[in-house]
Amino acid sequence: MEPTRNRLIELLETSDYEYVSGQFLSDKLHISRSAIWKHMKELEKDGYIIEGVPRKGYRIVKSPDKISANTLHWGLKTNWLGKNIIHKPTTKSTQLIAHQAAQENAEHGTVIIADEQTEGKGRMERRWHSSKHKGIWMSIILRPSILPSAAPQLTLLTATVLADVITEQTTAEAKIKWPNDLLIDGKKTAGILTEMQAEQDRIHYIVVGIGLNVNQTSDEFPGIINDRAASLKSATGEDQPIVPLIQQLLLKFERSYDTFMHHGFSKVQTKWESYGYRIGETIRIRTNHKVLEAAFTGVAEDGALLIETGEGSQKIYSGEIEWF
Ligand code: BT5
Repeated sequence: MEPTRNRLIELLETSDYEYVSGQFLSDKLHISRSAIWKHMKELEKDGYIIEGVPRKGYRIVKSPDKISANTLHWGLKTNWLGKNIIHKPTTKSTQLIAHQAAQENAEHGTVIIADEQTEGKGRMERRWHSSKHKGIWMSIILRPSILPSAAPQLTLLTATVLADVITEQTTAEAKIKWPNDLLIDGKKTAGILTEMQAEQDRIHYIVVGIGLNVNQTSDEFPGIINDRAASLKSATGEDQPIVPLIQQLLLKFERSYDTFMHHGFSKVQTKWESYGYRIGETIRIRTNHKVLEAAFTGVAEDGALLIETGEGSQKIYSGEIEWF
């Protein structure tokens, strides 16, 4: 982000909605008062409402709830995640942009976010509906020094971050359905798509794609998923401001990721199990080969689903299981 504008927002923000004089800003930023005025106009394009009063100065009346690199940076408390934000009003898929950027050496922690995706991707070429301004459609580029086989742990980690954010920011109760679905009241509210470029023993980069339904009303989902999808709004009846939600998500993700890198998977595992959908119950699942009836006991270190059958405990890896 433009460093001067970033600093300008900081100065206005710390004034706590009081007026800040043009002279003060111009002294602090070492630019002319007319340059300050031009920056104010740019901020208004980002959706800020700024009041300028002669002899008093400027103040922010309202900060925007419109996604842009600027609005996301303002108030973002992360150390490394989202230092580089690429925002697209519309795009086919943020995953595509992320892969492109990663191949052009985009830094660890780069975030790609869109207001709308026209070809949002789920797993196995499925569609992800991503209507304009209604959700968080975002991809994060990571360059972790872990083995490719540990990558599924990042999907589980992301799911716990989403569950935490939903639980803390709304009145809804989130559950994680293995491996990558976030449910509220049994309906899918978010999905995660983890993709990577790797060799046998080395990850070049990982792209973690997050789709979170935020402000759709229940009749706004396409017919085919209408009875299976929920948003934070459809679940709670309340509009959710989207920018603070993204900032929370990034902050929590960064913390959880750092803990994971320094101390390993066990915290994620415990947390995941506390949110696990139907954990502790007997479940019937269909894997590629057969139908199994088993007690669902948890998730393993390697991200596998753990079940307990008459023949002992077993790990399920298949990406595709069917729940009954
Ligand atoms: C997922 O796939 O759940 C992963 C979704 C990842 C989306 C993000 S958005 C940012 C980034 N850019 C992308 O292009 N993708 C990522 P999967 O488990 O395969 O689930 C897909 C299925 O979920 C579809 O077949 C539908 O049944 C259902 N679905 C599609 N859109 C939905 C929505 N908005 N809300 C709830 N369910 C949806």
